[in-house]
Amino acid sequence: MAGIARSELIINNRGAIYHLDVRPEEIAPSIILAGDPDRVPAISKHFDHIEFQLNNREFITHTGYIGHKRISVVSTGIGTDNIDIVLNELDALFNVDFETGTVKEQLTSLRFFRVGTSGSLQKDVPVDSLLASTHGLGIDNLLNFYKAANTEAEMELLREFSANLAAGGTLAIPYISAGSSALLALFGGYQHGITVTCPGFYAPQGRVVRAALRDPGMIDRFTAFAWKGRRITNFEMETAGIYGLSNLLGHQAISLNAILANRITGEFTADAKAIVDRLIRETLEIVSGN
Ligand code: R1P
Repeated sequence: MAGIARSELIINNRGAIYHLDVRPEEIAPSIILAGDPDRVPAISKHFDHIEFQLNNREFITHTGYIGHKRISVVSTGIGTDNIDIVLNELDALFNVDFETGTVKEQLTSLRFFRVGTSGSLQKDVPVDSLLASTHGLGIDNLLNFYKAANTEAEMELLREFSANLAAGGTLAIPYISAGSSALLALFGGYQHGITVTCPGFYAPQGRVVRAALRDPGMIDRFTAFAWKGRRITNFEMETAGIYGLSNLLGHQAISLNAILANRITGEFTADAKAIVDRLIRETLEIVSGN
């Protein structure tokens, strides 16, 4: 490879990218991102025709058609450490020439739709509702390793939010990234709000089973946090990484959340499958029609 070193962008003997084990011709530019690998066949079963089915580790990829629309669905597993791998590798499949190892002159902009689950931080965002994230507010650290830019208004939010975190002794440098306004508009019927992306499921989301929290008041302060008429509605573990990397690489992304738990009322959905299935059907209708 003349350009990017073999150690930096690893291509296997099949000519496929290292973790996803996918070749450039096996992926479409409209991509549904699912956390749970089992969600991939639950989505691709709605395709009229499946062209490719690939898997490596927790990364399952199905590519196929609904009508004339070519769509891929890729599982990411849990967390923004996996999002770092999946988004960089999907971008490289389109925008790096694997023969020469060089970035292509003509770049392709991708569309990412996260179909995921999430916990609500507001009483009026009930279980079994669907929410599209206006922003990802990351306390997971991923984007702090990249050279990212923010608007002055976003910097102001980050300063306020940092003070809010630090008030309880939490050690994290938050970052923020916006979802695609064009894709957000396609989900106008959903709840909208800021989604906090956490680096874990238990203490990082304020859950106590046996290990004590450093900051027992964190969730309540997230719920009360307001910024220019916007509020934090929910948290999960991928959105801020997806938005941050999409914006850095010139892609469009929207994070769609099926609310399974309400952390204020203590409720959990009676039928997670039903609400996730509804999100899948509605997302496919929009992706295939746009
Ligand atoms: C935790 O249970 C997982 O569920 C949520 C979180 O973001 C985390 O990945 O999303 P998914 O259902 O898409 O995996």
